[in-house]
Amino acid sequence: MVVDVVTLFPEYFSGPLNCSVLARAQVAGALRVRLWNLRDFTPDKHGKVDDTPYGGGPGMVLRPEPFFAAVAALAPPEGTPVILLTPQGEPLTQRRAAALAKQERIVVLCGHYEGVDERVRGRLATEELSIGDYVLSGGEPAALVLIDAVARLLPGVLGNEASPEEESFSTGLLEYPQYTRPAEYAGLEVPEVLRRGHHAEVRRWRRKEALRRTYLRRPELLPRAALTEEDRQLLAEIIEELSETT
Ligand code: 4G3
Repeated sequence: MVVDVVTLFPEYFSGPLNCSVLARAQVAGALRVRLWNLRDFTPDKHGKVDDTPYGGGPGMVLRPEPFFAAVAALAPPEGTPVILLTPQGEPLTQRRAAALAKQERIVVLCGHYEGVDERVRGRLATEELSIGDYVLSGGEPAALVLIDAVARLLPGVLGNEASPEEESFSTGLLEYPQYTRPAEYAGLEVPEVLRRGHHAEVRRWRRKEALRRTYLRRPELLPRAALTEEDRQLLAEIIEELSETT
């Protein structure tokens, strides 16, 4: 997959892109990230990338021309997602990341200041995404989050270390608690069932703890999770246990 990032701060990306999974994805040839400086697409070389908002008010707005010129220069094939990261975007979800991972190419636009001229949103970006309900000083960290979430789903990027299908949000539930050695640390013991290692018991315990966490921390996820009859039984046990401890 080729990811073209249009940004005022290409250097912002060098650390994260050269570490860990993103570095390996690029070495493996699964991912290519090209960084484009928005400033290189201003009409004159000293042209401003931003200007004051029509109608007045505080702050600056990024002008449309450099964004349009950058995307024109990239000439993405018809159907290529052109993604603007903004707090006003649709939520970036695991499902959305998986859909984007099927694309051969994506273009990512990073905004700054108080925002981006509306014509970029409406006529240049094919989608607006948000990584969460908070404001960042620029779209760059959000772009890195998007690239990471997508890159780790590309074929050949994760080895056996993790299978994306089994983890949180793919199952629709939060992950179960994990332990490794030592069996006791600072008086805190690894649950007996895990140490015994009876496969079916371990599986049931993990499922129950995943359900418990989801119920307690993110109950809104439960109606959308594919729950089996056993899951409903486990949830009933959880709720029963909670009522016992009051
Ligand atoms: C465009 C994304 C860019 C318009 C970007 C602000 C948060 C997110 C920006 C705008 C951002 C997010 C830059 N902040 N939650 N800031 O995904 O109003």
